[in-house]
Amino acid sequence: MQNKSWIGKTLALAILPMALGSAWAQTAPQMTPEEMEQAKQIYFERCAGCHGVLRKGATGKNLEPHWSKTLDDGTKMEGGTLKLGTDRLEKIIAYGTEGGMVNYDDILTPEEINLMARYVQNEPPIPPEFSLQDMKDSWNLIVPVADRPTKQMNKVNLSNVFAITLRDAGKLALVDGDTHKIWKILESGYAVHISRMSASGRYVYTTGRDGLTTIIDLWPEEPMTVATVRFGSDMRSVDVSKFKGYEDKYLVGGTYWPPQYSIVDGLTLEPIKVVSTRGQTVDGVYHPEPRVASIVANPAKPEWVVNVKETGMILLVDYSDLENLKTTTINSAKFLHDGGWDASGRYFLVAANASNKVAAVDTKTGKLAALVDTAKIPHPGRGANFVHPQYGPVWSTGHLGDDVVSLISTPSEDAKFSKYKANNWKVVQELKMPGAGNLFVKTHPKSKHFWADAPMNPEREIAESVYVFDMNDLTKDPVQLNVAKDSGLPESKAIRRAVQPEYNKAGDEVWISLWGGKADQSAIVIYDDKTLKVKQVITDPEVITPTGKFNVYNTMHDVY
Ligand code: DHE
Repeated sequence: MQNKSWIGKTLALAILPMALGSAWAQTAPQMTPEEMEQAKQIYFERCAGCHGVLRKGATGKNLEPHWSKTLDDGTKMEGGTLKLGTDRLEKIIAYGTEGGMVNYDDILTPEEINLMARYVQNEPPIPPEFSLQDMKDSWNLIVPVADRPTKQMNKVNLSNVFAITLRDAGKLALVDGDTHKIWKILESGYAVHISRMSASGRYVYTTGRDGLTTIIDLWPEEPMTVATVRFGSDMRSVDVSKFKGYEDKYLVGGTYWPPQYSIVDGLTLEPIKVVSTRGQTVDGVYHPEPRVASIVANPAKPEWVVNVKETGMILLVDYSDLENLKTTTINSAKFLHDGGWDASGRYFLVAANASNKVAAVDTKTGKLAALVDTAKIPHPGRGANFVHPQYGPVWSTGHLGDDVVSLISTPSEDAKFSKYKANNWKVVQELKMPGAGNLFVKTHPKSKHFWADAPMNPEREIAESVYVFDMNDLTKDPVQLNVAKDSGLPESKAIRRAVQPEYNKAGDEVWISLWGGKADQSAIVIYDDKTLKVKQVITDPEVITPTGKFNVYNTMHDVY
């Protein structure tokens, strides 16, 4: 069980409103302290990411017992989980919604579903804050820099290593991309969300959704964790300093709870600074939980792009003087989530998913370049860049809420692309997918293929497949690859979602995670990018719930 500490402490807060007998709390279903504990844990693991710790909603709907709001035209609206009631909430949790919520009837038991339906009708407990001192208390320097090797002590081709999240095992697998052999499996935080590489490619940083961040040194004979630190109690993103002269000097991590970003030493993870992101949204409303979503390092400036979900603000954080921190705050749209660089490396594009927009920030001028209207709920991962045969350079995003991939024309200083200028910041084409539920797209400069998954689609056939477009002829339907069937594993009861295509360094293989339940046999299926035939299936019993895969070279150099 994770995060016991805050869960235990907040129990009293959770039942207090019931004891005080507020109008709404009176009608909330009663729960025993043990049920409250269990529900809080499930909420943290399964629900908080989309609905927020305070349940004010973001990617998911508002789940407060009672809410009211005034629309732009003055109309007053009220709602809440109390109004929905236990039966309706149970159905929503079990079967999902057309709005994009997935079904939980194959993840939670009927008893757990009933528990959660009752829990969300009670007031949300407020977890404790996490200060710089708390970070310092959590810091564990396992191997000081002076005791680390001075040269690479193994013969592995480090630039082609893959860091693979073993989500529910709370581990990270390092797989040799040349031999396809698992090199080492290391303990990590709960459900590592992303891994990012040091500017040198020597270190891997991983961040668990429980806030535990580790730095892994790839130079010893076997990779080892050399330091850990906790950034908060709920976290998704991390990146290193990449500007010349600052390589690996600092690491920044953004938390969902508490809503803040924190800067630590890049080699030891010693905590240095914490900055809160609480404040006004782009609509001028105070928000107590503006969570930090994607973060990216700008290699051209001593700067991180920090995207604050609920406020819709993009922060350009200048790390050249941490004592006198300078930040540029750019208004965009809600709710900022994931994103990546365009091909020129000048613009960062981030999904404002609830607004059905992509915000593009010009990191050269420090201004918003465009807000591009897209189909429903864009979800790019880091997106994918290529030169479209008719429209020139494009950056692309899939959609959770629509059956298309959007191709957005991006500017280029290369004279040969000047004829496409009029298209810039427009969706120039939508590639048709077999359904909604896409999470990640990927291509590679050496490939003619464009890969898209659809793991959140409710249909097994679609969720277990990936779709490959021919970038030379985008009028053709994509080729469907049924990853579950191609894995050769026996059929399982739960859907095994095919998720996140990732290229190897050479750009001639694509690795897909086949993400089954915790008790299922999962796999990594490796395809030949040219022939689309399976090259290898990695099915070790330790490969439990694999999700994100991060090739060292491609992650270091933002190849996508
Ligand atoms: Fe992610 C990226 C948040 C659910 C796998 N995910 C991100 C980023 C954010 C985010 C903010 C961008 C990080 C960056 O680039 O700095 N993800 C969230 C959520 O809030 C959400 C919706 C719910 C939650 O509770 O976490 C969520 N994500 C998922 C999943 O269910 C996935 C598929 C499996 C998992 O491990 O939980 C998942 N997210 C990923 C992956 C990336 C990611 C693999 C990195 C993609 C990349 O190519 O960089």
